[in-house]
Amino acid sequence: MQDFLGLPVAASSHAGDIDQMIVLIHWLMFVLFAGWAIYFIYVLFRFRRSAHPKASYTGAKGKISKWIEGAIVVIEAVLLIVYAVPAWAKRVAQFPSENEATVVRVVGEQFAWNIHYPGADGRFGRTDVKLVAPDNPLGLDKTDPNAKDDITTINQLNLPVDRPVLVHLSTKDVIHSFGLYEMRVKQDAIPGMQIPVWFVPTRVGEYEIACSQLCGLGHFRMRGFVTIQTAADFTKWMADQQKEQRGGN
Ligand SMILES: [Cu+2]
Repeated sequence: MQDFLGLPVAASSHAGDIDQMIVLIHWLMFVLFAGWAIYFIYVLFRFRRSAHPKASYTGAKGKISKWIEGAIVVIEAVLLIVYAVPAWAKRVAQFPSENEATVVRVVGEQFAWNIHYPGADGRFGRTDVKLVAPDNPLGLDKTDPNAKDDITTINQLNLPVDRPVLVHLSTKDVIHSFGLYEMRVKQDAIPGMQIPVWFVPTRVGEYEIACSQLCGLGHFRMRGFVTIQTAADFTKWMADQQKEQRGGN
């Protein structure tokens, strides 16, 4: 079933759980679809006009439909309680600590993803909406000592492999949705909220950030890139960014 569904490559540690659930749900839907289709064809034949010129108004008498309905309710409850709720609980019950994770802010706007790294000090510089300008889309206060080593990019998210990532997700304008299909991550970005999202990337490679909420006329081009690198490559990339954005300080 999984190959048949054509899911994108699984590139995070929890992707297997999500895929397993998607496969089980599709099996259930397949059985229901086939069951209904067979029943429909049976009914067309069984109650054809030539065999039943006069309609019967008593309806079905057997108990089988009740049993089938009951079984479907039980299967759906199992999918929900055994698979869906625990998978969600794992995402939201406990977040990795900031020391063991790569921490990054992602801020959506019409129509781009702003990425903000705290730099070596691990602290995000202050941001202020009054400072937002074309060359400072995050409104970063460059006089704040914590901002001195911060790195910002637009539509380019680099992350090291096999290390938890903690994203603080927000948006400057409307509702966007941070969609990393290969990581099986999707979270709405809501104005006025900072929402934590975490995952562990497990495959080095190039992926995309898709905005998964229709957010305006330019929604189609709200597309960012994710580069999952080895720890060494990531450190080097970060150093290069420091040089580029801070003139080597
Ligand atoms: Cu968007």
